Amino acid sequence: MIDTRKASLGLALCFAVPASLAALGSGCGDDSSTSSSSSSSSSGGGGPTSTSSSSTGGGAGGAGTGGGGGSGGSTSFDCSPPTGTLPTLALTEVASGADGLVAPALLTHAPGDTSKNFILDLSGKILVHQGGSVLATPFLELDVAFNGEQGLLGLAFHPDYATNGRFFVHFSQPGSGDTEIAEYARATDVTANPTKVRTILTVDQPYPNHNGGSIEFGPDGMLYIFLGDGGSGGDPENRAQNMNSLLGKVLRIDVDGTPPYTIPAGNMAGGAPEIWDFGVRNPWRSTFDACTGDLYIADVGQSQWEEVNFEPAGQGGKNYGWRTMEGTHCFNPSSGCNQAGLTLPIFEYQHTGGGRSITGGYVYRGSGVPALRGRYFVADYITGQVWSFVGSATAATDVVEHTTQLGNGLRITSFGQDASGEVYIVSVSPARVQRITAQ
Ligand SMILES: [Ca+2]
Repeated sequence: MIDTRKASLGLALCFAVPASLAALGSGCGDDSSTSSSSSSSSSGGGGPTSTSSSSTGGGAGGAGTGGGGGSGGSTSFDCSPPTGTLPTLALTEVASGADGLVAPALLTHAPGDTSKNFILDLSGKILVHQGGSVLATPFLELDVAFNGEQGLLGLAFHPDYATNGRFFVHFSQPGSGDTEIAEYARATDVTANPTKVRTILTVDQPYPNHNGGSIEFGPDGMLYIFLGDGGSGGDPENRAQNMNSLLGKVLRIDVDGTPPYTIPAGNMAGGAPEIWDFGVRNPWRSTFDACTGDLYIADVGQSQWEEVNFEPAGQGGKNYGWRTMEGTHCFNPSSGCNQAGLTLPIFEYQHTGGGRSITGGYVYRGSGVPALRGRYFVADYITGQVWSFVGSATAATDVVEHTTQLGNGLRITSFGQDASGEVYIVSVSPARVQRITAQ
């Protein structure tokens, strides 16, 4: 029953938005190959597992000075505790389709550079937002597979980008759709050299969907690569639990050693040496708290549950459970699964509430809305629901839903964060990038 409902919903979505945008998660790609969903037809419920309260935000706890995760250089993140009560939030548009956006999927920054932002477009472009407008000339244009969940998926600037000009992209290779991580170099302040410096890593993709996306430098200066399970539905070859496959993993490599990369100390043993964590399904958007270095992995669910995992700074070696579990629930087998050694999410919501594809965001570290500091933002692509909460290794607390103020009607592909710690919502159909502000 639910399969029929989902299939028709997915089909509608595929026609409602450009085909290349429709299925970042489970919107179009998965369901035809999914036979394991239960036949639950209930409606309602399905909210976050953590209860909501509306206090001022619990503080990030122990956030020290800035300059942590993802940003090796000096920054202007505000790592002080939150102050005041949450105001009514609003969105301020900073870019749209009129600026050349086709399918924006990230806004990010070079470490320490508060003068400009970079907007990643799934179609293969990286645009520069500077001085209140999008520059007409793209920073870089790449030839990528741009279809369904394939495209230009991730962008990360080297911690020393200000001096070395190195940056990295994650894209689906034209033709094959296989995963490639590649290095490029700055040409001028607002343009890149179109000639690739080198290919860092390629991974064969057995199916078009579940390519993951985010690449991020951690507080340790290593490059973290978030890869999905290879696709289809239900991880039919059980790749996420296979330590000899790079799919369904968080990888961690050192791009400062002998090219193309070296293996840093501290990765998992007993399999592919790049593996930092395993057991993820499609960690499309995953980010480090810029102040604490804690890692938030938002993992798109299969049939029932969308989830956020919390990894304390520096603690790898986790098994996040897929395909044994979906969220905090057994998936394969559907009951009585062995949960020993698994790290379960701190936040989840059920598809019966309407949401079906989680879009991870950032921990707010700005100064524009002081009450938001330390709160992690997350959304659902299908419904436009937006939440924020304070994360820890054990729970998501003080969950607040912001949908009516921030998300209604938006197809949220991603969030973004600038070098001041402000957080943006990135959406498609129509293409827009908007900053979260106080009304
Ligand atoms: Ca999981």
